[in-house]
Amino acid sequence: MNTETRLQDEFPTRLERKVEMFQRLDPVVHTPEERWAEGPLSEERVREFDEKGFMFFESFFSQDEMDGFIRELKDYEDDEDLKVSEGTILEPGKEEIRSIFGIHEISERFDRLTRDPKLLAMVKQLLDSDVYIHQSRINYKPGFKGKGFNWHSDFETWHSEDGMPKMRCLSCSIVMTDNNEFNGPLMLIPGSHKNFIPCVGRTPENNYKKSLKSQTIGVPDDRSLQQLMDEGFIEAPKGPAGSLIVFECNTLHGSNTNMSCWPRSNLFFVYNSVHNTLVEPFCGNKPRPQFLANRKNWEPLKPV
Ligand code: 6CS
Ligand code: FE
Repeated sequence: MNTETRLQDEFPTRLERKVEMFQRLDPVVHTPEERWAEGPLSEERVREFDEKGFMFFESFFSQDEMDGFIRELKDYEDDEDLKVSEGTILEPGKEEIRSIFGIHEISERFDRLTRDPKLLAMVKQLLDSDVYIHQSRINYKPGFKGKGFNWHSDFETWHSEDGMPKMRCLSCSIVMTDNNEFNGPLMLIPGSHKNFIPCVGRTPENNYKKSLKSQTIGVPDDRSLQQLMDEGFIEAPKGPAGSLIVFECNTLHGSNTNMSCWPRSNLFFVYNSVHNTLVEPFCGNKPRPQFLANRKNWEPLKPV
């Protein structure tokens, strides 16, 4: 008999019938509370992240720190080879770029940014461990053409389709072009990270080929969303290029279509604890490609 033991699936989802949401099983902040004041984040900031599931820093990086990144971003938009690579997702109409995945594996500059000492120290304080990059991407959301992203928990996808065992992972979203109220800023539901919402619907093979354009599988039901929105409302942090949104892997988020003329381009680095490395996908499908879920390099990141 095959003695291979499958990790028990603590977060069953992509089910045939609805199962009620339940309280998360893992801490939000993995550092014990008695050590929350050790820094670099203040105890207040750590508590805010624990409570809300995200936090916002206006101008975390200065404008001149951002200039080089923004220039490189523009170069990618005009790179025809990049447009046809598997890790690049186009908007409907196949002209504008929606996302470029694996950006830290394409660009030395962005790779160094994943190891920025300020970012890394803060992430390690929250996850209380060494970390590696699970996924990186740029979401361009171009003016007039940038479509939105349905409400979802990233962890629900990364657990089900990438085999991420527990909630010991977070995203740093670095604002590359000013995020204002009109160009589809990231919206998050405060407190939503405290519940796991099992979703209905089996995961098709190669689901990512569709989900990265428009996610329909792994999207929470309206009744659960209504309950969490009534409890926590919605926040849409806004700010200039260089601002930073840090959000927990299970915090519900989404964004609207960009109807303005200004792009809303955000960079996302997903930091996973080295104690939370991927196992077989819990949905039972074959693992997703490397540009979506890093299975090759789980070395602890060292600051530049
Ligand atoms: O499938 C994923 O990994 C991606 N999907 C969404 C909607 N957010 C996280 C991630 O970029
Ligand atoms: Fe997401």
